[in-house]
Amino acid sequence: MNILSKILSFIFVATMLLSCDKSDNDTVELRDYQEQYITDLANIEEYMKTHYMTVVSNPGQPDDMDVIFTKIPEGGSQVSVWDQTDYPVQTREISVDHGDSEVSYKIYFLKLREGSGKKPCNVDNVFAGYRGEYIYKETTTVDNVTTTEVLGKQFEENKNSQTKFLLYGGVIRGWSEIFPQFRTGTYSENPDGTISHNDFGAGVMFLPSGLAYFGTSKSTIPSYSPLIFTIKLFELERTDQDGDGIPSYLEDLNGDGYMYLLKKGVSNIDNTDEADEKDGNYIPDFLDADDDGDGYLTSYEIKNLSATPIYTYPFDEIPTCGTSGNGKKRHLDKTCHN
Ligand SMILES: [Ca+2]
Ligand SMILES: [Ca+2]
Ligand SMILES: [Ca+2]
Ligand SMILES: [Ca+2]
Repeated sequence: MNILSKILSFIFVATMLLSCDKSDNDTVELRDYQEQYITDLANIEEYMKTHYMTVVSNPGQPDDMDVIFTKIPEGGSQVSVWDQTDYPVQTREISVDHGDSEVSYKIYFLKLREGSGKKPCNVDNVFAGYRGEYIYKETTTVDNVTTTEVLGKQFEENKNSQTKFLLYGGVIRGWSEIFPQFRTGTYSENPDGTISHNDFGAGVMFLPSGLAYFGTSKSTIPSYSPLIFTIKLFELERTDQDGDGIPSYLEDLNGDGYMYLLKKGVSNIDNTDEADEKDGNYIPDFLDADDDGDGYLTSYEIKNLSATPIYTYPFDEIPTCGTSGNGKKRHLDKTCHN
């Protein structure tokens, strides 16, 4: 078995923990997303300002570039996660439609190392390791003095580099947003059959509960917990959601690494044909089997019918419509088909 097929003979862990499941809480009224976000953000920031980080270097191992968070002791001189400059705190801002309300989220994340390989888009599959902690508040009273601390507690760790996750709907939203910020690494097989992983992307994300499990309690994670994930991106697998023969990441029209999902009444920047609106939804190309809406399937338009045998063009070689067209490849141009 070659290394790649060994890597790809993944263990598909039933991602109970990471899949969406709101069934346990059907009868309880959920809190307001916006209000909860404000609370979560305050707790995340307090955590970042009261803890310091220690990065563990362990080259070749799946736990390389691991990070440990520790509460800064009273009077301690350690530099907080918030103030340290070795791994600048970055933010990603997104707007999420929760049905009744739309919330503008700010996600803090750190790159311990970006990685040297390919970048997943937000609908690809990733092979990843992680450690998760939830953030909670603890109030203690000693001699009539009450103090409240924001602390973190680990709930799970997975060091197996062959665990696969579907960023498109198979994980919490925060993961789909932050994994595309990293790159994969390299791997090589050792004489003893083990695999060394090098230069893979490694980082940390701090997620408000609205981008995690929100009102659902999951195994040991209390409901409404902001979560911290330390992640490693070992490898990725491209996906083709609409099965048209073009991998989804090549249907990312504005090239930002993210496929925009359906949003009622709003046109979609990853959609070629504005006319393919359905019930107020604009279908982005990665979910559309006829991208230009000319009545000919993309899978047909990207075939070379004059060759023997007939084959599907590699993406870069898909022809345009020539002088009659708009200059785009013919599956994105209504003026020609095949
Ligand atoms: Ca496709
Ligand atoms: Ca895009
Ligand atoms: Ca078409
Ligand atoms: Ca066409």
